[in-house]
Amino acid sequence: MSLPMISLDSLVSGVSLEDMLAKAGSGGCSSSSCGSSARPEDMDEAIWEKIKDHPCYSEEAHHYFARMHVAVAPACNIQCNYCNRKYDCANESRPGVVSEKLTPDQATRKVITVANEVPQLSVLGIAGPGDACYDWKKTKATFEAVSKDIRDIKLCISTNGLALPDHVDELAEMNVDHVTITINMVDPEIGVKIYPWIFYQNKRWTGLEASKILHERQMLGLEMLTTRGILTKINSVMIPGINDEHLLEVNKWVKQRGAFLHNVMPLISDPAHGTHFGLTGQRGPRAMELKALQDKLEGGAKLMRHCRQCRADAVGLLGEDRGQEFTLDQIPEEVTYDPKKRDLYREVVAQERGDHIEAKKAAEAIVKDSLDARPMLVAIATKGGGRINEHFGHAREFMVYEASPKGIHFSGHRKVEQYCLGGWGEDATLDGVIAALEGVDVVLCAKIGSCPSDQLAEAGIRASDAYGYEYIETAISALYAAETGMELLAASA
Ligand code: CLF
Ligand code: SF4
Repeated sequence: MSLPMISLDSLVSGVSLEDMLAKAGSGGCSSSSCGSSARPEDMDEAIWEKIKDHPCYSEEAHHYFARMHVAVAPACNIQCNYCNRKYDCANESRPGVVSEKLTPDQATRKVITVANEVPQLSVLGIAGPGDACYDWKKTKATFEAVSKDIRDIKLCISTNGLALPDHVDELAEMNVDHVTITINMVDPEIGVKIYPWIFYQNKRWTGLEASKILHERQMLGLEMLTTRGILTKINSVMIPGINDEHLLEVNKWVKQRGAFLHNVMPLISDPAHGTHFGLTGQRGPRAMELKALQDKLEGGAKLMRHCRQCRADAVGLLGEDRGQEFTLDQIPEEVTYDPKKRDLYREVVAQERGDHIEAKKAAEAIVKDSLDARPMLVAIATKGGGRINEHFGHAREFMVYEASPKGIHFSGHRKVEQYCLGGWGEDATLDGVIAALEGVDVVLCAKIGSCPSDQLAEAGIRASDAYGYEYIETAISALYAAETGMELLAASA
């Protein structure tokens, strides 16, 4: 069936499915690039198949696809100095947050309910609280039950790595293609400052011995996954003064052992969370410190820069959290999976994605022509779909891109408090937004009022809604061309 242009917004915001199907069946494709692949030219087809719908493993996919987490495996076998057991696992999830814990049966009903409602859903992850490999029986039971009903859902786990080698073969048998290991050190002397103890082979280990065991098990697990063709992402928590410089070494080690991605996450340390680091005043890195380290790591293992440190019961696109719509009390006792909405969404995305790739190529060509231009940081307000489609005052985060003669690269995101609530903006909130946009040259959004625009300008940040609803890269290239005196080039592109 060929599809006319149907907006992604309509698919996810309540237009009836019947209307969309009728529209989809009624005409030819208006897209110039319908059917073209979004696969990067230098990527192997088999790897592309694994990552193209995974919002964490592909930055491009995260504009279109959503993950959900179920907190089914709360037991943990190590202690990290940035974790308080009252909360979720800070290795993958936002610290200080408590998730709704579920049994495998409850989790299965929840996943089916979400799949029926959220067409972007492509991945089910188990990411704390606790360790998915240590609390293995519940992890396995959940994955087996869900994949029986939703055959095309991708399964993903996050682990501290200590129990990982014991379960790699079962992960491979269950078609788990994506595993995250949190590796904060490859030097056990540094590990001593991060891990007070581990529990291994029915015994509690402390000090250097504990760190050595953890390190060896993490490396072994990574090598075993690589041998079996399972894509491994490494999460590292950046702890200033403890492992920040050392993460260059970690990056080298994991690259040599076949890691697919390296995700450096900032330590979030707050005394209110009651963690060792929080209580002893260990600070986390500032946004620009994180960026500087990530820039130093370029050229090593490929970096993930779009992580949102989501909740262990997160639902939705990265950066949005619809978890509160799907709490256990809202999940029916009996549920049946209906694939219609997800299938249709995928068809529409395939079409939109082809267009987006073509637009990106044109945009890259424009900025690469600007040989002597300085880099520019551009913050984007978006609701997804790769477009500038969020009002400034409604944004809860901005996606920051760097444009330079090297191209347009996603650099990271900045979380902010929503500035405009009920039609009014608070000055104090705006101050926080401006502080979060440190280093940014320009903000692009779908709409902005003169008051916030003027205050941003006073802080040296320009803002514009002139590119509203454009593809992100198209807008950035036009802006960059204009700013670097290349209007003629932009016009002829
Ligand atoms: Fe979840 Fe993690 Fe799988 Fe993604 S999250 S288990 S790999 S499906 Fe993604 Fe969230 Fe960052 Fe994790 S944005 S915290 S990296
Ligand atoms: Fe906490 Fe996760 Fe570390 Fe376990 S692995 S101590 S749950 S942060």
